Amino acid sequence: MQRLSLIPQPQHITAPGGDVDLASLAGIAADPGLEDLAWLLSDLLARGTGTRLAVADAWDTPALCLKLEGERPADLTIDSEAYRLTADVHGVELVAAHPAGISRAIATLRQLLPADALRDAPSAAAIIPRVHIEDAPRLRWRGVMLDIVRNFQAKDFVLRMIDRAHLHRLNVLHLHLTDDQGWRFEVPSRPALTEVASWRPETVIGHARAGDGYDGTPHGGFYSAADLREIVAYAAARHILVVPEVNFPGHARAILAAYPELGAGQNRPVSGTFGVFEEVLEPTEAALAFARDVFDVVAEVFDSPFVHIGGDEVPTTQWESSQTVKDLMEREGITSYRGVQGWFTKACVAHLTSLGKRVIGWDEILDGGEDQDGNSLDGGAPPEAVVQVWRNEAYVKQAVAAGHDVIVSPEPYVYFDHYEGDGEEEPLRIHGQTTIAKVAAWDPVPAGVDPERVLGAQCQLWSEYMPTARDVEYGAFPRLAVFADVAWSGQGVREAEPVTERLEGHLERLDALGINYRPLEGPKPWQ
Ligand code: TNX
Repeated sequence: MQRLSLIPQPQHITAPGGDVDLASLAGIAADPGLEDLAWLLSDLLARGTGTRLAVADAWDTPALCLKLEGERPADLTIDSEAYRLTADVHGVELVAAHPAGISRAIATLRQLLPADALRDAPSAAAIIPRVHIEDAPRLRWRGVMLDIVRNFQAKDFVLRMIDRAHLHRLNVLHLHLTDDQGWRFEVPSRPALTEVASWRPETVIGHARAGDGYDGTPHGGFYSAADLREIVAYAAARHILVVPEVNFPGHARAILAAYPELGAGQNRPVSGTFGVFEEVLEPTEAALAFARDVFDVVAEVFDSPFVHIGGDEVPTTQWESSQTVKDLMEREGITSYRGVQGWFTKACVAHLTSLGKRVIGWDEILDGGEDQDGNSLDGGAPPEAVVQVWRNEAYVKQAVAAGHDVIVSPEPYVYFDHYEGDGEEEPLRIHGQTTIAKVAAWDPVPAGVDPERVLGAQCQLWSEYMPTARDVEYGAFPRLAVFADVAWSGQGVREAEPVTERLEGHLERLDALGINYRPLEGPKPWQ
C-alpha cells in the first residue's frame, strides 16, 4: 500500500492501488441536511485544485456523494463522528450517521489529495487514491485551547486555527478569554471590561526571541459579539464546538483593574507580566452578580452546551485577611479557604445550570471537594461539573472517584508552550520539555480509570511566550498533529502505524498551508 501519511491514522484503511480523478466526477450529491458541508467541500477543492464541483441532490453519472444513514446519534458521541469513505470506479462516497461524521470524512478526503491541494491557489490535480476507509474517533472530545489573553490575536488567526483543527479532525476549540493580562470580549453592562481591562502597558509579557521584551507599547484588544458569533458559526460549519472560558475567581487582575470594588484586597493594573497573582474576587453578592452578567452574555453568544469557569491557581492570601470572607465562612459553615472557592464555584454552576449550560473547570475546582477516601472537604464542584485535569493523573482519579467526567490535559504532554528541544536556537519557552516522541507515546486514558468518564483530551497553547501568530504556530505544529493522532486513533492502530513515520509526509501539508511549524530536526532560524 502506498504511504498516505494520514494524521490522524484512520481505524481501518485499504488502498488497492489506482486513483480517482475528482475532476471526472459529475458533481457533489448531498443528502438533505448536508448541503452546507457539500458547498464547503466544493469550495475547499476548488481553492487548491481549480476543480469546481457543483452541488445537487443527485447526479446520473459517477459523483462525489455525501450520505446520511441510520438514526442520528447525539452530538459529541463516538457514533456522531464515525464515517466511511470509499473512492473507486463508481465515484466517491462519504457516509455517516451524523453531519459531524461527514465533516471528519471531508478532512480525511483533503489529506488524500496531493499536499499542494491545500494551498490557497490552484496548485495540484484533484486526484486521490482508491481507498476504503472505516473510521471513528477513540475519544469524544478532542480539543485545542487558544490563549488570546496573554497575547491577543486577530479574529482571522482564530479562524485559521479552526481550519487546522478541522484538518486534524479535532472537534473543540477552547477559547481562553480572560486572565490577569486582559479581558477579551464585550459585556455591554460592564463597559470598563473593554475600555480598561482589555489593555495593558506592555506589548509582550514573555519574549520569544532575544531582543524582544518590555517595549512600552500598550497591548490589547477584544472581540466584539459579532466577531465571536462569526468564530462560533465558522467552527459550527465544520462541526467544531467553541467552548468559552471565563476565569473566576482567580487570574482576575484585569477584571479588578476595571472594577476594583469586586476585589478582596489591594489591586494593581492589568498585568504586563505573567505568573500567579494575589488579586482574586471577593466572594460577595456583587462579585456573583458580575459573574452572572458575564455568563448571561457568554451563554447568549456561544451556543456551546459547555462553559468553562477557569478556577485554576486561586491564592487565598487576600481572603485570609478579609472580614467579608470570615463572615461568609461563619454563615455558611465553611471551614477552609478552599471551601470559599467551592462556594464560588457552586454559585457559578447554579447560574450556568439555570441557563442550560454544563460547567467545566480546571482541576482546582475539586479542591474543597472530597479526598480520595471520600471525606468531605467543604464541598468543591458538584459532580455534574466536568473537570479538566492539567496537573497530574492523581487528579483524574480523584475527579472520577468524586463522580466527574474529565478532560485530560496533563502539562508535561500537551502544553505546547513548553520547550520541544534543548538546542541553543530553540525559542524561549515557559519551561518543560515536550518532545514529539513524548506526545506520541502518551496514552490519554490513565490505567485504572473508567474510560467512559474520560470525555476526551485537549492540548493547550498558553501564549505568554508566543506573542505573534507565527510564534503560536511554531509551538503548536507539528505537536498538535501528533496530539490529534493520539486523541483520535486507538492505541493498536497507532502502534501498527507509528505517527513518527507519517509525520514527514504530513509536513508537506503544513507547508502547503503556510504554517510556521518547527522542523523535525530542530529550530529553523527566525525570520
Ligand atoms: C498554568 S494550566 C496555567 C496558565 C499558564 C500555564 C503556562 C492552568 C490552568 N494555568 O495560567 O498560562 O500554566 O504553562
